[in-house]
Amino acid sequence: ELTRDQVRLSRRMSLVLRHRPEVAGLNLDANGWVPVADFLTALGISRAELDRVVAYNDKSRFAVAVGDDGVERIRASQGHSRRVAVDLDLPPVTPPEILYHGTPRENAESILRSGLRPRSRHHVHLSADVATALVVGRRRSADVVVFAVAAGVMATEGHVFHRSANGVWLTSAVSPAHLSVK
Ligand code: HQG
Repeated sequence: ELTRDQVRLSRRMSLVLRHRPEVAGLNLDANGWVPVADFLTALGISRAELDRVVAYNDKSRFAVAVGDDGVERIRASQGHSRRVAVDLDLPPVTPPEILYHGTPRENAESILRSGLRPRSRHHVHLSADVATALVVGRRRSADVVVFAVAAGVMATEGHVFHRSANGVWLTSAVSPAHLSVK
């Protein structure tokens, strides 16, 4: 488990790698990657501190990989802001028949009217199971509604789904016709 300081570092890493790389003076490449060496310098942290957060992050939010050029890079596996032009370049994946989305109850009426929208992010985020959807919704409210998303039907109608490296399902939008309250 991460200490409080490590959780704080994890949040700062999310901010820089998903939303505001410029606050650390960094640029993400087209696929969201930053050289690990540059990242350590920009955040003023050690390699050991980085490794600890990457390894023990509760949701595996960060991925480290060595490129064809031998340079080691880090990126956030999902959740980028639309204002950051990142293409995760994930392959399309056939989703399970049903996926789930947890949200504060106060959003339910609007969602049933206009569907799920990505809002400030690149994608709508969906969960593979109800328990995970509840956790996502509870970030914002104790009173959570879980929607079942007819992902299998959507896929047959041509909607594209991706799965992030840490298991979050991503799609562009979900219309009301494909939503039901769980
Ligand atoms: C809601 C976390 C009204 C939507 C999680 C959500 C996830 C609408 C909020 C990831 C709406 C957007 C993303 C509509 C969507 N009317 N409300 N038409 N359409 N909404 O944070 O899915 O911890 O962008 O229900 O685990 O909550 O950051 O999306 O409540 O994977 O790694 O608008 O963030 O991951 O909020 O969470 P978000 P989300 P991390």
